[in-house]
Amino acid sequence: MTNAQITPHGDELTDLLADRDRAELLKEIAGSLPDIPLNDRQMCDLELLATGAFSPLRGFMVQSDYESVLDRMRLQDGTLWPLPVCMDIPELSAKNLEAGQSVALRDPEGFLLAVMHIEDMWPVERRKEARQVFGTEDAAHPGVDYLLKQVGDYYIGGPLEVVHLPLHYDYQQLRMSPAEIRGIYRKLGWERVVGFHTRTPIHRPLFELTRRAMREAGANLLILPTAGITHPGDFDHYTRIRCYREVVRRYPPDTHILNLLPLANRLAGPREALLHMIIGKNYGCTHFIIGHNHASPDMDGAAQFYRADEAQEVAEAFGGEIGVEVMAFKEMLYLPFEDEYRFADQVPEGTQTISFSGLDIWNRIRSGRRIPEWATFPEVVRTLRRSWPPPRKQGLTVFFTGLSGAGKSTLAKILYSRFLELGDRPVTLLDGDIVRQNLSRELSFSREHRDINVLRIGFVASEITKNRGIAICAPIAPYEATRAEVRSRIEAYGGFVEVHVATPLEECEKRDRKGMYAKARAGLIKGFTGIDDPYEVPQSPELRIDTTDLTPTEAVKNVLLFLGEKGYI
Ligand code: PPS
Repeated sequence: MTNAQITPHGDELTDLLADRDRAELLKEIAGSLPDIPLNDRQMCDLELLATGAFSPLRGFMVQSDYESVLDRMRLQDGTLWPLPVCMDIPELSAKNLEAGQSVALRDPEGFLLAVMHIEDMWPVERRKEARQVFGTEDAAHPGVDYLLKQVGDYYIGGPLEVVHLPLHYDYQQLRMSPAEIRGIYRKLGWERVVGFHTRTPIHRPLFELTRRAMREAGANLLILPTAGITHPGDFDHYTRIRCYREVVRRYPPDTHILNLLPLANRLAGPREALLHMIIGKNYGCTHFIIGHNHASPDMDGAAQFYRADEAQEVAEAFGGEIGVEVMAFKEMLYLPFEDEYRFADQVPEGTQTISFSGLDIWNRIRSGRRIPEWATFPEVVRTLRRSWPPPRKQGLTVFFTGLSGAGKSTLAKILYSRFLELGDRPVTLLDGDIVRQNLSRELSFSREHRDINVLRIGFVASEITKNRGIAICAPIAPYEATRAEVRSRIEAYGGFVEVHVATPLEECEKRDRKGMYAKARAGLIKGFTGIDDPYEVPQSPELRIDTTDLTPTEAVKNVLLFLGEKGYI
């Protein structure tokens, strides 16, 4: 098979970018159209649609294609297509829209990206979609979680006319379209190209695997790392790209291209593997690597949503129809005695082997533990450690939560002064009262306003953590879902330690330093936490401290001991 023969999926490479005159006209028209601001996922989909990486799609799916994709992994016209590519909107926007109308799709800053002509609109059936796409309704699967909690209530489908690709200021030279990449193959005379999609850094086993794939296929390599949305908690794309740039020096010269893929990964295992192959085909790949556990969520422990070879089986079943040769490799294991890697099915029985998954390396980096050279390259470890230094140098948020009067502020203040005494990182105290005076003065204690307040605290703490400082927060933060949201935003940048100050209501009420419980009991304050407003007890905080029989200094000592154990101080 040669590159000249590799036709795009559906035979034609789509290009949805309007020409200059049409774009000018669309800009004028867009001024009088309803606006839809796109989220990150939608911007990724729009970009892949626009550049033809999602050929033959010409816009967000209409209902008949969507249902056909869910039921039989094909568009209505029979073309193989594994995953929905849909435009979701909230119910409120849906009320003001109808089929036949056009809408202006804008980036979060209001910049016009495309005009979409709506052909139909239908309610999202989340559970059905979850079952058919992900094979599960379990929200522990990040793709299902997103579908159940974040996708809007309606889908709108219809063709797109793209005025501008989403703006990127980073790595512009590494963001080529399928047509541009095909042009490079032509120029370099590449006829056989093996595609490799990844959302993790390339450690030793992946490097060995790609090198063997190149040799077996007699092909050059196209590395397509996701620079869109990956798995929650993955290394950010800046860190990964710094790592890729180090690793690619180890391939023979002029045998690879590194190109960023603005894909929002769904982690849909076998179905997603087919999508990667189709994208690869559109980028002109003749071969495509489908690894062990391809496109599966990283699950610590036993839970797995797909069998390790499930994606490979499905890829092999459809590879012929897609027209890409599947390179389905077994897991690579390290043989310490021989000091080499081998595929799991080529290891003689009784031979000692070791393996480190990407997740193992991620855990070691975050906890500051040593990584052996057989697992990854020293330059990769150095690069990862620059982004994720050991816990002692990482940013950190200590988040106290609990009832009014539980002792949060006192503990937070003592901890604040301990950190100031240590003096190794800048430290900020975001006590409930300070925040209410400075950041959230206009907010009440309604559910909605408490959420805004706690998310604001979370945002400030995440910025501090990102910049390697220490944030100490001490709001009541009564709702579990909001605390979980704050945790996930902060853990993307550093440590998060939730301390439930679990002093019981009776004790808080007995203390009643501000006299507010008395007022709440007398009905003078409405919606007081613990009296006539709920406090959802944290299910798995890092620490739970009841201050009834502890002095504040003793309570803080427990926090410091915990932080010491985890290497943060
Ligand atoms: S929240 O729920 O996280 O937004 O609350 P927070 O910003 O931490 O503010 C809690 C302090 O505000 C005082 N206060 C109330 N608390 C609970 N419910 C109601 N309705 C209320 N009205 C005022 C209260 O004194 C809290 O102070 P702390 O420092 O927690 O004792």
